[in-house]
This record gives sequence, C-alpha cells and structure tokens, in this order.
Amino acid sequence: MNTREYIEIEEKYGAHNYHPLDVVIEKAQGVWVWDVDGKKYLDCLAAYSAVNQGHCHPRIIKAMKDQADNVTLTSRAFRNNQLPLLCKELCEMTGFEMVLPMNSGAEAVETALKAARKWGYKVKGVQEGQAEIIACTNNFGGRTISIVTFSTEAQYKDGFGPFTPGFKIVEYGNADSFEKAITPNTVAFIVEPIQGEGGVIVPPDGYLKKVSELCKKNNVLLITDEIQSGLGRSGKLFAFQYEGIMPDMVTIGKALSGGCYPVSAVLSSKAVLGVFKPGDHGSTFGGNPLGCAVARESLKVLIEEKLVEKSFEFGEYFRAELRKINTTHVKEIRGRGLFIGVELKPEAGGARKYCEGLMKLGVLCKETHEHVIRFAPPLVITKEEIDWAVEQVRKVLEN
Ligand code: IF1
Repeated sequence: MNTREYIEIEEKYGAHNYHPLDVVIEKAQGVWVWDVDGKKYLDCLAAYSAVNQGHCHPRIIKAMKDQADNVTLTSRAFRNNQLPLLCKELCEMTGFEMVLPMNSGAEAVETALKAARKWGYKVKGVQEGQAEIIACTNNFGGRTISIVTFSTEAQYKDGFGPFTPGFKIVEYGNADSFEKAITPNTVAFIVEPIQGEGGVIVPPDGYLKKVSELCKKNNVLLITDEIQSGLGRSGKLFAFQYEGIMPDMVTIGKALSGGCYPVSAVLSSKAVLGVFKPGDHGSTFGGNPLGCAVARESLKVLIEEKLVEKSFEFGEYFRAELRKINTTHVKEIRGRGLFIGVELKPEAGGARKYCEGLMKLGVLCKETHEHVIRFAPPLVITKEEIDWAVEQVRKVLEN
C-alpha cells in the first residue's frame, strides 16, 4: 500500500483529533525515518522529545526484548524485580528521594496534582476542599479534564466542561503575578521551565529562582513539569538546573523510555510522596516491569552516550547556524540545548507551509502555535546532520 491508501483508511476509521503531516512512517533508526514509499527523512521533532536517545536505540530495544521474554506485567498487586531498581537509579541520578511511576505524561501531572492537594490537607493544614493550585498562561500539561481545566488555549477546553475547581492562572515568566495569586490555601505552583507547546518559550533569567523562593516562603510546593524539557532536551538533565533550584516535585515522561514505551514518573521527597497510602492512587500498567526495564536502559543510554552534554553543545551550534540564514521571515530564534523554536513574522504566512516545504526536502518538523517552527531532533544527531538540516531550512526560508 502507498501513502495515499494508508491515509484514506486512517481518515475513514480513525478519529480526526489530529492534523498530521502526510508522511506515513514505517521504519526508523537514530535520527532517520522512512515512509511507506521508501523516502528518507531527518526527524527534527523526535516524537515531541520522546525519542531523545534516537529511534529504535539498539540497547533500549534489546532491553525491551529481553524483558518481554521474562515478564511484562504483574500489576502492583504483586512486586516485580525492575521497579525497585528504576526507582533507586532515578533517585541516585536526580537527587530526589522517591519516585511514583505512571505511564503517560498527563498521568504524571495528575499524580503530582493529587499529591500536592493531599499534602496541602494532611501536611500544610489547608481546610478540606479549599486547596488551590496555580498554573501559568500558555501551559501544556496533557489532555485530561483536570489538566485542560487550567489550559489557556480555548480549543483544548471547548466542549469538555464542566471543569475541575481549585486552579488559578498567572502570567508565565512574571514572578509578581505569581506572588499576588498566592493565598493561605495555595498548595502548589505547576510550571514548565521551558514551555514547549507554548512555542519553546524560555522564561526571563531569574524567574524560576524567584518563584522557587516565593514557594519556600509561602509553604507552596513547586512542581516543574519536565515531561518535555527534561532528560537532556534543554542541554541539562533538567531545565530547572539552569537556575540552580530544586523543585519539590518534578514530572518526567516521554524520553524516560526513549520513545519505546509509555513511561512517566513523579520525582519528589518522602515528605510529599509519603502522603500516598496504599489504595490512594495507582494504575494497572504504572511501574510495570517492561516499562521499568526500558526506562532503566534509556537513562543509562542518556548518561553513557553523554546526550545531555551533546544537546547543550549542538543546540548552540544549531541555533548559530540557523541565525546565518539570510531571510526576512524570522522574528526570533530561541531555545536551550536541542530545544529550538524559530518564530516567524506574521507576514511569513504561518509556520505550517514551511514545515510542509521541509517535509518535501526530507526534514520532518512541526509547527507549534501558528508561527513557530520547532526543531527538536533526537539528541544523537551529528554536526553533519545538523548542517544538512540547516541547508534545507535555508532553502525554504531564504527569500
Ligand atoms: C499531543 C504539544 C509537545 C508536555 C508537557 C505534559 C505532557 C506534555 C510539558 C503530557 C505533552 C505533547 C502531547 C502531544 C503533543 C505534545 C506537545 F504539541 F502539545 F505541545 F510535546 F509540545 N507536560 N506534550 O509537553 O504528556 O500525556 O502526552 O504523555 O499530541 O497531545 P502525554
């Protein structure tokens, strides 16, 4: 079957909750993917930063196959021999004390919100039913009803009410706006250290440090959502490290499994995750041995292949090369590590057509919001591959 035929079947039988580029991928390795017509592309999206380690990383695939031969799922009614090791390795790697594993990013965010509320009632002493959680404009945390409750993107909420009470919105990047919103009932502030969906928005220097201080001063938990920015994408293990802070809770997902399996987690302290007692929270698949084995190997690959350091270095290089393109379409090139946003001027006519142009030239990337092209390739990309990608970007952007 060819591209057209696959697309027709998907359009007929699959729900239309996406508007993908019309490339039907059947195979991938490292930074490269191949479509069903045999055409090869450089992947500059990396499944929204889930395949930081590169597609089908041989070590991760081997760990997955080996584990699949042993045991895939026990449920948490029984223990398995992978979960303890994943939790220990994650804590040793990150400096947190406890881990709660889940599957999708949205579940990790929900878990952090539940932990924060329970902590608010049991530890902080907020009156039952009164807990408030503060989130930012332009945030993205997933698609559950509670999470879209605090989305500021009208489409993500339209038709999905009634919503969950107890959330407040403040302006991203503005610590004063956050400070003014704090009340004695505030239990947590959830923030992306770099907003991905928002358009690769890096907040002003000092912002995270300031909100971290305000959280400490007001006994409010700081939750940084590193599902997209974490695990090397930003050029540090976590993007919050750019400001030398230590949040109370961190959500991770995506690259935790190198894109091989849905694995997410909340990292925190005993004081916070300790509020969960048996039966309070869980998931059939969360912490399953297959996911844990995949995550353990994905983390080892990240460290042993020095992908965090590579992301930092090559991110600088990628941005510098993009800046050399002679074009009047670009408003701003920004980002950290290999987490790059190219914002086009409104006159450029929207980012989508440039992404379509790049696809024809063999580079896959995706617009975010109307005017931003996001470049976030697997962190295993080489300098030569960056040069080649920039060459293609030059062809579509040069006037
Ligand atoms: C989609 C965007 C990226 C996330 C942060 C939690 C989650 C995400 C910071 C939830 C997920 C995704 C979801 C995916 C597209 C994607 C995305 F375009 F929406 F903005 F990456 F930039 N926190 N981000 O970025 O994780 O439940 O999806 O595992 O199509 O919705 P999830």
